[in-house]
Formats: sequence, C-alpha cells, structure tokens
Amino acid sequence: GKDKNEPGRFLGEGVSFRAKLIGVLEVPEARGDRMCQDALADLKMAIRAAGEHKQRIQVHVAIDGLRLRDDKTGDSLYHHPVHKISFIAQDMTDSRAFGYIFGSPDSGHRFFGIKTDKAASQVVIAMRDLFQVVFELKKKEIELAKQQ
Ligand code: I3P
Repeated sequence: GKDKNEPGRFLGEGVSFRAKLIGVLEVPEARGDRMCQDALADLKMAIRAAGEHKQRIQVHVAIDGLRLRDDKTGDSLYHHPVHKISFIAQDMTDSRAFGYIFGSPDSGHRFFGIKTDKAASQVVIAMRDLFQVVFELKKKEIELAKQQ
C-alpha cells in the first residue's frame, strides 16, 4: 500500500469516508476531551429528540483541509482548513462516532459531531496522517525559503 505520509494520498479530493452529520455546536474552548464527549452526547440527544434522520455526508480528508459534502447532491457543506482544526476526539462510548473543533479565537470555536459508516478511528487516523503531511510540507517550505 501507499506510505501513510505520502502527500499524493491527500491530493485533490483526498481520502473519502461515508458518514452522517450528527450536528454542530458552539463550544467555549479550542480543545478539551471532556468538552467534546459532552458535545457529542448533547448533539446525539438533540437529534434523537427531534426525531430526524442525520444528514448523509462524505468526509474528504485532503491537503487543503477537511471537506464535508452532502452525500446525495455532492454539495459542499463545510470546508475546514487544517490550521484551524484545534482538536479531534473519538467518542468514548461509540466506536462509530467522533468530532473535531474548528475555529479561531476571533470567530469562536465550533464542534462538528460525525457518525461514520465504518470505524471512526479510520477517519481520525487519516486526519492525524494529514496533519503530519502538512507539517512536513511547511517545514520543507521554510527550509527552502532560508536557502534563498
Ligand atoms: C436507526 C438506527 C441506525 C441509525 C439511524 C437510526 O434507527 O439507530 O443505527 O444509524 O440513524 O434511524 P432504527 O433502528 O429505529 O431504524 P447510525 O447508526 O448511522 O446512526 P439516522 O436515522 O440518523 O440515519
């Protein structure tokens, strides 16, 4: 298989996963596992109380960030550049759920809760691999700039 830190893996649409959007919630902090576990529980309770189906989405993990698309229409719902994703949490009570925090001190922080078709760890690992690839690219850019 391809090396996990091979940048080509994340070019274009990147690595794609089928999932559902549990919901989006404003959170007070950029990071914190307890806060994320609570946010996931709250979002799950809210969607259950509403009696609605979760929206089917595709999660694309790519060099330019995370993109969430509506599964039916392909419409882009959200685009989240890597440098503004501050935290990822796997649901401790559900192997098919995870979430992440996106934002900045200026715009505030929002938690995105996602239910995956397969193990959520697959998406979480792909995101961590992507962060590593982006970090290495940045490092190379800085080294090249120094040489000039
Ligand atoms: C469904 C069941 C599925 C769930 C689905 C529920 O309820 O809990 O596991 O999909 O959520 O509607 P039921 O068994 O009563 O049909 P996920 O596991 O993917 O959450 P959804 O309606 O939001 O798709």
